[in-house]
Amino acid sequence: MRAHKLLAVAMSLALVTAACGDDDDTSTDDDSASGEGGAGEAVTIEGGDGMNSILLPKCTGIAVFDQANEGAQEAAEELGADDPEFLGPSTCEDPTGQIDTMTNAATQGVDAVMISNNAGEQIQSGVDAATDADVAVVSWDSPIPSGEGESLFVAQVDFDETGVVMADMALEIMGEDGGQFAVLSASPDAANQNAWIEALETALEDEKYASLELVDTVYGNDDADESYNQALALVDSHPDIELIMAPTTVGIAAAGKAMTDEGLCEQVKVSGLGLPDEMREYTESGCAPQFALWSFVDLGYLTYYATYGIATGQMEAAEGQTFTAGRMGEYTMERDPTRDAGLRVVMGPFTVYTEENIG
Ligand code: RAM
Repeated sequence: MRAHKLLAVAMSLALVTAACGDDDDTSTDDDSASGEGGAGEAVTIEGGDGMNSILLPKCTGIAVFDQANEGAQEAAEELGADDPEFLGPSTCEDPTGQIDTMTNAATQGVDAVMISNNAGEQIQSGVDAATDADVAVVSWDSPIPSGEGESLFVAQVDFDETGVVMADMALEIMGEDGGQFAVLSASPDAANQNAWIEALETALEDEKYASLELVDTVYGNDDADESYNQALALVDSHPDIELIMAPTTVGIAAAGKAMTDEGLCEQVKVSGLGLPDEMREYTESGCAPQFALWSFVDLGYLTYYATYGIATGQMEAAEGQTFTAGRMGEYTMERDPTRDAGLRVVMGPFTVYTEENIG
């Protein structure tokens, strides 16, 4: 519902802008970057400037990152700017590729790097090198844990809520009598998954979930084969688990396939964060009765708009800064309550998929 409202706002703003022509009252370079410590006035991000940027996914070959790239390209086109260079390591297993790309951006005339961080705190040296060279660093999907050097985190959803959403899905799938379940995650240095698992553990402390026992967390490195093997290994090492919770689109699809191939779906269900196209078969079969996600196309689109606004000096990265990002409407930067420091905008919403809406 919120998305619809935002869309309506975006459309009416677009009409107003079109009716007013160019000399409306939106901010320019001069009046938005007030430099007075607080946020500048509300800004409608507009095109006209160039931006040499890199969209840095955790690794290439993952459908949702391609979708984010599509969204970023859509935004670039609307703004008349260059497409971002989609540049990621070929595997999610090794964080050094991301660190190198970030570090090298400092010497390559790049204006902005948009990163989904797969290197945990190890990314910091690269971020520091980039920001020292005036490269704007904006994270999306997976933040810089310290918040240092990062202008803004474009959060897909609230990270604490992600823990509650997973706990609720586990309870609903396993039933009131609960039981054992395990987490199949992405890479051990993925800042987003690590935060979500922590949020899940915190959520589980609530009496409501007392019957749920999280027995293990394993890592499939966002690699389909490795995740498949890890899912099977979980069932071997914990014969009583009733659910594999995978907060990764790669992991959840691999777990669905592994349980299906081995005829285990009656004993072990699968849930987590998944891409509907990759999960349909397992949801329709009852193997993965429910899972959640958000739009990665929108996440890429919003990330590009926000980054463009910051890198071209149209707005500040400051608490309270409000901006309009094309078709997605208005957002306000706030302190990220799920980290010790850092700013975020929250996109949302979560969609929970079941057999009712998977079609
Ligand atoms: C995988 C990636 C990504 C995460 C999704 C849910 O595609 O790990 O970072 O947001 O899963």
